[in-house]
Amino acid sequence: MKIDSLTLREIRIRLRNPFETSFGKTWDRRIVLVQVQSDGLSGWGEVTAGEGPYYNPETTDTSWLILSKFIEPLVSGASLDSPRGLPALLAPIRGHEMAKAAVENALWDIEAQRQGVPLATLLGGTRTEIACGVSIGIQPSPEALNDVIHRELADGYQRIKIKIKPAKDLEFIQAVRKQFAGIRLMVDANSAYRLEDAAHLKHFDEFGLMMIEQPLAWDDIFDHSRLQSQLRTPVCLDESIHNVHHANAALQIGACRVINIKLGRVGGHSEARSIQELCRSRNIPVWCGGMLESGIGRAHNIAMSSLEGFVLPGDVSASKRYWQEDIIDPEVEVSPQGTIRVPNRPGLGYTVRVNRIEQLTVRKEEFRSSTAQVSV
Ligand code: OSB
Ligand code: MG
Repeated sequence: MKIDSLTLREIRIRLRNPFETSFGKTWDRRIVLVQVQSDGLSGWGEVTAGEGPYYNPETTDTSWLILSKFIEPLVSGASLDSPRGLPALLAPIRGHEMAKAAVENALWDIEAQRQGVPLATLLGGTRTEIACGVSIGIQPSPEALNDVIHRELADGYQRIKIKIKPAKDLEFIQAVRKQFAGIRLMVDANSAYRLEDAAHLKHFDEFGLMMIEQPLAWDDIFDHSRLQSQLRTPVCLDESIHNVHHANAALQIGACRVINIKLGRVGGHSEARSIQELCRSRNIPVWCGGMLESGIGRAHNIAMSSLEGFVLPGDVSASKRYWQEDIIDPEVEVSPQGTIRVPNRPGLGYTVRVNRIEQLTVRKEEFRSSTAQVSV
């Protein structure tokens, strides 16, 4: 595949409700979309960075800079046998996984279209539907949280994840368990605790949680192993795992018993699949995390979640939980059983609504390779 052009767009789109984590509140999303043209086909990827460097170091603006100044010159006009060749081409650029992932994932979309197969199939996915959970932001009170959970369960979601932070933890977990004794429940701390909090975190063991996600520092693996050895609740790593080497190190030292895979955080489909394979070979469950994606990132998440190793419900939920109107057609829908059907059309499996994207676009830059074939 030869890369003929790269188009960057930043869209602004407001979430239906503000989303609060231990690191801050998000309402107005600024999302960079990457469109790649290759051999007459067009593929789409989404940068899953946040607006500020609070989940990880990348942001909407750093991704734009890295894409336009450093990634574009490496990829424009390049010929690859497969999207799998992209990580090596981008290897001189350290980090910036989310910026890289958007380009790689767009190439996977193109390759699936070229072969006339669904992206999920091209990736090696076997599931025809995926299990869905929801991630619920920090709420003003335990009562408010229980009201939200009640609604999500009524919509069919198979597991509930609640965001926590110090002083917004035990009381909330206790209240949820009191009202919803048997549900599949987990918590996500987004690095809000320290190893010294181990005695406090041990209280969580009483509540039958599926896991506690990323309790300690965003760039730590070692302290998580010290914490895991003191907890019955499985630790799940999110922020700390950027590639298969990190995943291997974490498993070797017992830093976690579950891994959350996010396409952006690990640099795209190739690395995500490697982590999934490693975990499957070691009987470590993985699930697909979410980054408040638009339909494009969501479609990529659905395809990835069809891989066999994704044995737990992910944070991939219906478009309508996030947006008044999504940028893909049809929107992502969740069945009353809490599942999403993996599309069986070639490529991403959803139509990208370019007109709607153009309406939401606040900046756009198109790079054409100088050797691009212009079709007339
Ligand atoms: O840690 O999983 C996280 C959202 C933004 C940043 C980090 C995280 C999240 C979520 C939301 O939990 C998942 C979603 O609904 O997209
Ligand atoms: Mg998380």
